Amino acid sequence: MNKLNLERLELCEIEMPLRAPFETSFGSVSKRRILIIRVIDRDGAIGYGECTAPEEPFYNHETIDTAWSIISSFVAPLLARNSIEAATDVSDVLAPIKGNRMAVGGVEAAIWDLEAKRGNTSLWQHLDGNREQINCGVSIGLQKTPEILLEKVTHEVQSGYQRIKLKIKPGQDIELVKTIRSNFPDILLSVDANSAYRLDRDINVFEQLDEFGLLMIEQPLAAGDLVDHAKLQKLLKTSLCLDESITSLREAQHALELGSCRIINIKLGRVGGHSEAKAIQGFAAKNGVPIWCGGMLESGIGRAHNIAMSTLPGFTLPGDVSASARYWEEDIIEPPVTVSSEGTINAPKGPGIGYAVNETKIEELTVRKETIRLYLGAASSESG
Ligand code: OSB
Ligand code: MG
Repeated sequence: MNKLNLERLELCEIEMPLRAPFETSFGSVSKRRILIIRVIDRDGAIGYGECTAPEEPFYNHETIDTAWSIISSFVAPLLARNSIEAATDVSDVLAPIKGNRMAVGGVEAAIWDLEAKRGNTSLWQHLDGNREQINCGVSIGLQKTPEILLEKVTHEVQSGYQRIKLKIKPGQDIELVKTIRSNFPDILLSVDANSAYRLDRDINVFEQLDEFGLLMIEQPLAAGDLVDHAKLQKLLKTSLCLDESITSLREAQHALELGSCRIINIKLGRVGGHSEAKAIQGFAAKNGVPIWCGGMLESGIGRAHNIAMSTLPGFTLPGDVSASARYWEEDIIEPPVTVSSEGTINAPKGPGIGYAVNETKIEELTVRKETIRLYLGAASSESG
């Protein structure tokens, strides 16, 4: 494939109100601030990425503002100083940056899209995906009452989604799961705690959750607690799944070696982009560990990247990759992502991410922009 010739990087913050607030153990969000990344080459081709860092540092340490700063001050200069010939070069060139995986990952993903477009191939095929249809589940936030939650679950089950995930937190757990399970004895059901529990305090909650035939319990304990997760996994029949804890292949290897989980949630941003996601996917496949694609309430651009990643071998469990219309009145891609009545999404056929980006819509939603040159000596920056 012909070499990349990056010319500039554009950062663009858009504001998108969610159709309904999304509440987790760490807080609630009703209006997303989303960082869209364009990487443009000297032929004028554009690659799109989305930085999944949220508004507040409550999921992990990153926010849209820290990511913006890291990209502008460190990612762009490193890209400008090192010649990037292929998308696979990017994670090595950016490796000196510690942590800040979401900042790195958004840019890395944009370069993969650009490279796929230059090769006139779909991103999912460029990544070596081998599945034309991906399996989809939904993640349902905390609700005011178990009855409202039941209504939401009923709606999503009727829509065809293959797996329902409930958000839980201390005080809102057993009752919720009991209500849903007694109404839907057979569905694939899981819970996600976003690290809200402690092994020393909450063991009896897990013993009760263990009796509901859950597919998995996602990230019950703190992100750094691989050892406590291993202790907890030994006590349970139900598989633990790690989300926040897995920031790299190394963490995934350690988690499996310690027995901290039996399932891994891969999020493109959290692990720093497609190369690291592929490395974890390859490792999981070799070891027979089920993986699935997590979500961060992405706009269509991040969603399209998630779809591409989910076509890789081993993404057998339904992901948190659901229809645009669950989140947005109007998405920024065309067509919007839709899910079949069997709970599947077809991988798009067009080049790159495979969806057209609605630039007019993005322009309308934009609240902040910055352009950074990646070519012609040192990186220079203009704000606007
Ligand atoms: O833990 O998976 C999570 C949303 C924001 C932050 C963290 C998580 C989530 C979700 C929603 O569960 C996934 C989605 O629908 O995009
Ligand atoms: Mg999670």
